[in-house]
Amino acid sequence: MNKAALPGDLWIASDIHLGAAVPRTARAFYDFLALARSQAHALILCGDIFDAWIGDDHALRDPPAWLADAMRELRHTAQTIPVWLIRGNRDFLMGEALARALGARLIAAPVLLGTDAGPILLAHGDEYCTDDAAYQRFRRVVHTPWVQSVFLTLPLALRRAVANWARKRSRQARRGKSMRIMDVNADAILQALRSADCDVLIHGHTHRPAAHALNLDGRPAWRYVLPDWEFDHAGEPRGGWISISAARGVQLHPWPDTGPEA
Ligand code: LP5
Ligand code: MN
Repeated sequence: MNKAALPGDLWIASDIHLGAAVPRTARAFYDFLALARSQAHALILCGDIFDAWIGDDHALRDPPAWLADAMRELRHTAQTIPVWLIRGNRDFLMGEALARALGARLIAAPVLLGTDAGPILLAHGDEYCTDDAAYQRFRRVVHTPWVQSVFLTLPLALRRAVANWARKRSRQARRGKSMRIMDVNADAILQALRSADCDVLIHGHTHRPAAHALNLDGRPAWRYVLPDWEFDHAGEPRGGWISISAARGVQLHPWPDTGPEA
């Protein structure tokens, strides 16, 4: 179990899925980053920051305009407050070269975070979708170190083609899956909390933001799901984050946050 301490008021966001096709989502997220720089002590981006990540070199050598913007905004934020990055199922290839270029810290998940609101287990969440056997098989393959090493030696254009194909296959595969299968497995969540000896889990990935009260072997526990961000295609814009503080504990916030707790 990876462990880390992060005191102060923490803000956590995930599933922004930055890419060329979501300029409004990017704008909303950069406005959020500006607020985080002024109000949070640290920011954790908990996976699927990018819609697909095909290697750090893509960002470090002549990036497209949207990616250059994202790098600039993330670097500006990391120069103001500590920014920690967790890999998702789309951007699991984010590496140390990217983290260094941003001035951010890459954290292996799940991570047991020591916070001012107590110990909190943090993960992207795809690892808990254990009913989705096809996805877990895919995940084992693409998380195999030699597979990743070979992929990263391919020309950028070929990596982009593979990623586009994988995205297409994933969209097709999802159409044949039930919502239940594509959610986290209840037992996997309880087992993760037991293993970490913790009673609060925060994850993203499922795009089903909520605060779930759990029964962990007779004692109360909580599972918080981070909102996904979508301001370009969906009818109702979506976005949000979770704050962690000594004063208010764990709180789920929509974006833009018009509530009194803002
Ligand atoms: O991503 P999303 O939201 O559509 O669905 C996810 C699961 N799918 C994925 C696949 C990603 O979308 C693929 C994009 C990654 C791009 C970057 C890297 C490219 C290759 C790197 C090689 C080292 O995560 C989906 C879940 C869903 O969440 C809900 O949890 O159901 O799982 C699937 O759809 C998986 C399919 O069931 C089977 C696999 C399809 C992809 C096959 C391509 C293989 C390419 C491997 C190259 C070595
Ligand atoms: Mn995800």
